[in-house]
Amino acid sequence: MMNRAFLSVALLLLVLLPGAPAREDSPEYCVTPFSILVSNSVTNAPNKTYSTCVVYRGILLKGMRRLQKTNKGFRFTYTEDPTYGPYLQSVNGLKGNTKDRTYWELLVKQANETIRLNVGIGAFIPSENDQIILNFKEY
Ligand code: B12
Ligand SMILES: *[C@@H]1O[C@H](CO)[C@@H](O)[C@H](O)[C@H]1NC(C)=O
Ligand SMILES: *[C@@H]1O[C@H](CO)[C@@H](O)[C@H](O)[C@H]1NC(C)=O
Repeated sequence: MMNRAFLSVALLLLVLLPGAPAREDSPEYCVTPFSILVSNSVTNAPNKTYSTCVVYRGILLKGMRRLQKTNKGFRFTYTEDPTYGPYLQSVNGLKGNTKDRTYWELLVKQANETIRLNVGIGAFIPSENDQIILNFKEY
């Protein structure tokens, strides 16, 4: 009983304390490290790699937000599709568009194989040491 009451107060304090980091931003909760590689198969611009992490079974979008917050070299935007959720629109200032038929393709390299994701950034759950590939591409 005592313990539970104490925990509740402690939790409340954590929530109310000004400037307290959100749970998902605390490094001790960010337990799944993975990397993000940005490539461009249209211009063959040099690849860039970044490291980030998510909380237990956290979504890719959140890991990308965390990276954007901590690494000034990584930026992205997305739009909200009414059916499928977040659609990755631009990475580091480069935007996919229907006129040129370009988009940011999502891939994941796990161990020795590269797989094309069958869901978007709002639904994919990275595993430890995944390499997410954001590849600018024509369709
Ligand atoms: C054409 C198509 C695309 C085209 C759309 C280009 C265009 N402007 O037409 C391109 C090649 C860009 C594309 C990309 C992707 N797609 Co797609 N796509 C389709 C497809 C075959 C038809 C969609 C369509 O035209 N519908 C008819 C129009 C009238 O309806 P609409 O609502 O306006 O369609 C829009 C949305 O579907 C949106 N869209 C298309 N794909 C995706 C994916 C996500 C995650 C989101 C949020 C939106 C979205 O683009 C369409 C045009 O604006 C569907 C499968 C199907 N048969 O429905 C898959 C489908 C929607 N795509 C899918 C996926 C997974 C992707 C990718 C994540 C693949 C990847 N690994 O890179 C990427 C998106 C990456 C990102 N940047 O976020 C999945 C979504 C499943 C899910 N629950 O998330 C589907 C269902 C196919 C599948 N694998 O099962 N796609
Ligand atoms: C960039 O990364 C992609 C995906 O891993 C790879 O296929 C390509 O060869 C790389 N390009 C360069 C220039 O390193
Ligand atoms: C990947 O590695 C596994 C074992 O490490 C092996 O069984 C498999 O054949 C490999 N796949 C490819 C595409 O090389």
